[in-house]
Amino acid sequence: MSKPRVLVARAIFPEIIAKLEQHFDLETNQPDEDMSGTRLIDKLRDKDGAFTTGSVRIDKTVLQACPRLKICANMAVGYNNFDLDAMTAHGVLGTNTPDVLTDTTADFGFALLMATARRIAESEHYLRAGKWHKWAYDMFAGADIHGSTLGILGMGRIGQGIAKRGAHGFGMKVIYHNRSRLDAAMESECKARYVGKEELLKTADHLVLVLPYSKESHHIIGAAELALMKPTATLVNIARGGIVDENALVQALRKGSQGGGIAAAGLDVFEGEPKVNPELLTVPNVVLTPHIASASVPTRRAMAELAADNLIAYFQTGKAITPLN
Ligand code: 8YV
Repeated sequence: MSKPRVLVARAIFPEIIAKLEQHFDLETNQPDEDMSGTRLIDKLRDKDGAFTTGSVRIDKTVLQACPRLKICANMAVGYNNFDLDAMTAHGVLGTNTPDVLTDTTADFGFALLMATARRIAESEHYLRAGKWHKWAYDMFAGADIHGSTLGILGMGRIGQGIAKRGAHGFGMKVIYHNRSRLDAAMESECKARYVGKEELLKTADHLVLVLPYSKESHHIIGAAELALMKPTATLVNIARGGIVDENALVQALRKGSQGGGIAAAGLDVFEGEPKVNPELLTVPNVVLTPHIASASVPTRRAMAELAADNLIAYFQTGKAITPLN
């Protein structure tokens, strides 16, 4: 019997490719190959399954052009690159990679928060530029982490991981807002108090965004929300770029803590990534990283393994391990 045909839309670990090759007739893209529009359709048209990442968009046009397609296994916990309703309508299963990246991503959220609040990136650039000649009492003086109020918008697994790190590791007071409230046991484990969105914005010294991206969360942080935040506040986004109105954020960062804006931001995700709004590059009080929150070697391997296992399980048994629809 012939093997199912699978497209690996982005280059991944060679050992995962080798594993997939045992089960599938595999086509693997090169790291720099464009995987959008007609290019993706050309590759996917004759495939039964796809190994995708967050930058590979599976929408109605792709689904209509690829009638053989049965499953798209995303190597990501987020799946806003999938039009899940359209996939369901076309009988295409979507899968993601929850749990395996929770701790690594929460670690990174915390690292980005600390780099931003304590101005680590900005001060490193200063040192490398040969500008450090003397001590100064206010040189790169930032905001404290310990004892401050940590606000979390989106309290799923990663949000809970960040809350635990903040409360147990740094003695932070944790407040959160989410579509649904955690049960009492989990609130107590995270030492987190549920508050309304306005209170969250007004009270947090540091606000971390960890909610999924959807029509509802598009620009959920815009000019009005930034205006509610403390002028000394730090904003960190490790969720999806579209959650924040980047133009409004640039304005708030330009104003800074003295001018009625906010003190600083740490961004791992961007509205038009991998293109970054050039205005952001001109603002000193923002730390910018290229969507690497889940990028530890063991975690990226575990994500790839789970996405591969979803494909294998589906074609062997008809059931995936972490299905979305
Ligand atoms: C991925 C992510 O690196 O899991 C997610 O939702 O954003 C990241 O871990 C990215 O989406 C590539 O698939």
